[in-house]
Amino acid sequence: SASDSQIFIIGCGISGIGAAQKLLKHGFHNVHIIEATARSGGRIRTGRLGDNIVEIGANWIHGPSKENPVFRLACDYQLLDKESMSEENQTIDIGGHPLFVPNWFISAGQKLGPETMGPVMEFFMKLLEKSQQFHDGGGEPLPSVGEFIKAEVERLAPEEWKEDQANIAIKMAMINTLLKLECCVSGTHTMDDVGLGAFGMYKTLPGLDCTFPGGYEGLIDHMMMELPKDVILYNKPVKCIHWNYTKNGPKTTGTSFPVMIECVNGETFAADHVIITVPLGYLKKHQSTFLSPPLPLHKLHSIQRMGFGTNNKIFLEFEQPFWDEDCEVIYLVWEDETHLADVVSDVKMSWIRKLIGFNVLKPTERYGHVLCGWIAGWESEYMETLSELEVLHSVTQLLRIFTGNPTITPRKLLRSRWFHDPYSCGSYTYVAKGCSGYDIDNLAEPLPLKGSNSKPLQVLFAGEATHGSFFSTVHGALLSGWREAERLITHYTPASGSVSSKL
Ligand code: 6YU
Repeated sequence: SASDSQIFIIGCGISGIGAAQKLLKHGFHNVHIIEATARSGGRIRTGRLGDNIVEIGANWIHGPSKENPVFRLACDYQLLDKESMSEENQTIDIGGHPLFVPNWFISAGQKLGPETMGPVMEFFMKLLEKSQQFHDGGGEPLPSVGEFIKAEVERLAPEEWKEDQANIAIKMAMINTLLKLECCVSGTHTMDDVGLGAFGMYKTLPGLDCTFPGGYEGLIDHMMMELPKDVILYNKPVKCIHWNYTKNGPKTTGTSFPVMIECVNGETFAADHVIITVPLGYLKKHQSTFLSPPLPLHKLHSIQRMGFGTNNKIFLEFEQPFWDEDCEVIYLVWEDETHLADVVSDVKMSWIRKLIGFNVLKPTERYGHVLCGWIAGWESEYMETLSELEVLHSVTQLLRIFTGNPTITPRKLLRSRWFHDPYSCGSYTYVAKGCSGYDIDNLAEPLPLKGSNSKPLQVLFAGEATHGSFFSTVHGALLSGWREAERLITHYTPASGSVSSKL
């Protein structure tokens, strides 16, 4: 019967946990999650810097309002502070770009006044909005967001800034910082890789982004408490998923399971259905070996074409702040970067130039003086190969240049290394140049393909990369897990409504 079918979920991130929860609630009782590491949460990961809680992975609930399932869960579990849950907070709609109070530092070692940066910010935000308006297909003037923004700056800046000729160079340099910041937001090496036509596919929800005072992992802990302990099998990296197994694989007498899961340690599990939730970066890296028979070509091509880049954080703790008391975000502007280019020319020598700035962790009473720096792209991947001391040395030099204070020294440092994490292989998904919604549909399409006469729904696909409008987010991941659980539930639910087997 339906409830007896063997279901395995690969990956214990939020999409896998969400799928398991839904299936168990619906009466499926042979549900297991196979996780490569010793922990659950995947890219939701809370760490420590001294006494402080810091987020190594996901940071915010993007768009915390009723429509956001992560917000609803966080409210149910009482993990948010009052302000984040207030009606007012839920209705603020900033279109995905929170307006933090900024401090701008330039490489001459000074802070810039608000009169220069305000208008530049506004100008850039308008261009970003414009970049999001080509998603209905056709008519986009250029292939990528980066190329579009650069062309628009060149076209419009002379008119926009004609009153203030003296500051044009610094304004261009500020735009360059904002372009690098967008690389962090999209999780890409360069905005020249982010497709213009599809940029508007990403949907924002209302609500002012909020954090978890006790750490994002608290959400995972609460979800895990609702799952029976024996559901999760830790420390079992899956090597290969053999599907259409009884037909094509070596026959094992007495089994009628269509799928066989082979772990790196040699263990195997027989299944009726497998939900794969591993990150897109992992699928890209292991595309030719993770499934047997291999993925159908159109699915494989979409996996190859879709973007999956690196965005890392560098946390720093200071004795004393060098920023204003009300400052929430610090931007660094290199005065010599007046030609728009969001990549550095020599990664080894100048990788630190890709670090665009810092969020100030608030409230100060809780954190002390802690900054979270952002760095994306190949420069970020190179940073991961350096020792913590080398990174500290470079960051200290950088801060001395920008503050003009030759003795400033961070007290502690902690950085993430998402690219070299063997089970993430990067940070999150973006829709690359040349991709469209069809590629995400292809990623999410179950195997075997429709029209095949082998057993249906052997392999299903969830995870943030498979959500058409909320890719790269926690809520997108959770919804994708629920979606695949629903697919199985519907499959076993005949039109009359009572649950029985179709097999
Ligand atoms: C969001 C946010 N956020 C920052 C960073 C990262 C991500 N996201 P999982 O990977 O979780 O699970 C898969 C599991 O599979 C995992 O446990 C593996 O171990 C396992 N696995 C893999 N291979 C296996 C195998 N072979 N066998 C068995 N198991 C295997 N999302 O909503 N808010 O703030 C951020 C952010 C650094 C890395 C994020 C954010 C993305 C989410 O984390 C992600 O989508 C989901 O957790 C994915 O869940 P899943 O289940 O799909 O996969 C100056 C300044 C200015 C201010 N702004 C700065 C700009 C920065 C903008 N960035 C925003 C994003 C951030 C911060």
